[in-house]
Amino acid sequence: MSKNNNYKLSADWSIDSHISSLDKYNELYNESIQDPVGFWSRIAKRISWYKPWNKVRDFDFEKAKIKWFENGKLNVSYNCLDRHVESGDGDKTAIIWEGNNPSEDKKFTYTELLFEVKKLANVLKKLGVEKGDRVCIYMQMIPELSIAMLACSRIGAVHSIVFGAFSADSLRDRINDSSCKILITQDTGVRGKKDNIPMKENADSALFDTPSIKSVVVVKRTGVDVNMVEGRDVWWHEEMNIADDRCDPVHMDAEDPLFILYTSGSTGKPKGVLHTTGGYLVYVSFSHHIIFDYKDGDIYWCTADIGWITGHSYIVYGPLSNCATTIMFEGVPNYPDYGRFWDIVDKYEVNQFYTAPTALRALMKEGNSWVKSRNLDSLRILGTVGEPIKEPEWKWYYEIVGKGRCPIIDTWWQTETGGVLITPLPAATPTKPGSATLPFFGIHPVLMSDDGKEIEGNDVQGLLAIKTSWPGQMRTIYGDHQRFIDTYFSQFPGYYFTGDGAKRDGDGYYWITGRVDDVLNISGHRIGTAEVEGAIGKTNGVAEAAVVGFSHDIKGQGMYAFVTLMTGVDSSNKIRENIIQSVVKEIGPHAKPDNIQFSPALPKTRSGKIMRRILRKVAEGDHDNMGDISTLADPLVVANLISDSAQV
Ligand code: 7RM
Repeated sequence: MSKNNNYKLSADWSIDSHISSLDKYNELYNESIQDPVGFWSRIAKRISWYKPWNKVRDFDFEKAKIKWFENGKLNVSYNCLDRHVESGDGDKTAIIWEGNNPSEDKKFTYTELLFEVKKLANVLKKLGVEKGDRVCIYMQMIPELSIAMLACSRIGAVHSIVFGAFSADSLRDRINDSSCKILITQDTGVRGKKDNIPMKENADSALFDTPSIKSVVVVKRTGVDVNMVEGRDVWWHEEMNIADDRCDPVHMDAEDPLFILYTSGSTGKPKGVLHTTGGYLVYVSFSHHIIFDYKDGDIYWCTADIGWITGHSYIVYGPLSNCATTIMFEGVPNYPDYGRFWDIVDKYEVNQFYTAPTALRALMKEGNSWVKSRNLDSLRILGTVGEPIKEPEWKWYYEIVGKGRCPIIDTWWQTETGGVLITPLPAATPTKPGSATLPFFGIHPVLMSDDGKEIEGNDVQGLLAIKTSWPGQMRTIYGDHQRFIDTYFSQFPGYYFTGDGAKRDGDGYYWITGRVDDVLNISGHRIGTAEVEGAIGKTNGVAEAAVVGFSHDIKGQGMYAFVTLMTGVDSSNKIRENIIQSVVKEIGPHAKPDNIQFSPALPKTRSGKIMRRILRKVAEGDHDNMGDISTLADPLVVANLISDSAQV
């Protein structure tokens, strides 16, 4: 990368930033790597503990054993609420909720939020929820979702949030995998032009086959008539009306589970990523404070959905543990029009804005007038997450949205990592469009070669792994520790393997190149190809399917499905429609393929393995250099794939 691609900040930036220069970053980074125990024991004191830990860190990646702050006792909801009220910040706004409809909004002070959380905690207790029980939450972006998370953490229940676009089948599988006792949902949802998302109805279909669920708590969001099952379903507002507002937080062990969040991998069913209490809270609190340079009074907005890890860590737990004002937005960037994000920024005078490259690309395409007609002077920091950001949208974000005044903070991390691992710091790190730059404190990234050796030096490329543990790291896959070991610690024994490839440039900056496994990143949504193939395979008449990604202007990656039909079954629009319906039913509308190509055969090796490399080339329309196809059982398949692709 050429040096003149560097974006340096003007000097006034460093005046009162938490990390004010690259030298300060280097100093603290070196300390965090050389003395992790000293470093993290100091940082951990930023949150409140009932009882201190007796061991800061204990990990063994070979056995996938990870523990932080052992025997320390704390409570997450206490740290996110009571603590601030007790220190006189009760009247400060905790959550600003902006509805899908611009005329609908709501604010909760810390005192008000605590009041709601205590009452809901009592509702859950009354329904039989005890410490360690799993509670499934299936909701849209409404304040009750955050209240539900905090209420669970108050009584030591483990929440498992299922993103509101997932289908009934997905919801059912997730509930069963962690045998949740309670489901919290809402009548129907509104999002963009969709004003009747059937949340309760989906929940009801899922609940036909979820023996562990004892009760369902239903929030009245829209007032649409929904079916309530006698003896099982209760209304949120009715229970809250009669609930006691006193509820002491349970003293949790640092390593007690806080939540499960399902994420897709390259094989098999989604994995229940388990995060625990102490290390996670320390990590998200500290990283939110430093990376967004959060200061008292700032208005912070992360546009993610709480159904994904970004929302867990950087809408709810990070900001609230820092006594921040965090915005929760129910809607979408293009409703009522393409200026919605910028209207919200001006309405609340947002200081830190955190979004995904896919949203930037979609907005950029609509032209600059939507942005230029707004003020946006309150913005100080612009973050991105979820997928590689390319130079055009980086520059648009920097120049048009930020008017050249705001650093672009490209944060690389994963559901598994709990918080951000590689990122610029606003006043310290000169940025380069497309690079996530340097590791956060305590993070030791390495690039590995295929044969498992660390690649030293700069100007190199390899597989991204992390050498030592950090407090926010996931602890296990719920119910399947062996799968945790196999997925993350077996590729390179002694390292956490991320599944991403990366380059390290001449300045030691990291450039994430994307997944090296069969996981797609579609509009920032992580989707396993194996799951989609399974769903397509359930369609009548389908013999086999293979799904790959291709570059897509807006979504980052698009999804291309190659489908072989059973002998005697002809391709038709009907079967195409059935395939899409099957994916929507099994997973959800966000996992629909963009292209479906019917092909009489898939390219396979003599041992029967599908050569995805070839399918990726066909999907990209890159037909000239198919590489070595000599190991294919039938090399003629390739020519057919190419000629059939013309019809897609
Ligand atoms: C936070 C989140 C994780 C995967 C990860 C990467 C990709 C995320 C960036 C990125 C390039 C980034 N969790 N990814 N952030 N790639 N630059 N700044 O997205 O579990 O849903 O996805 O997303 O491939 O492995 S996630």
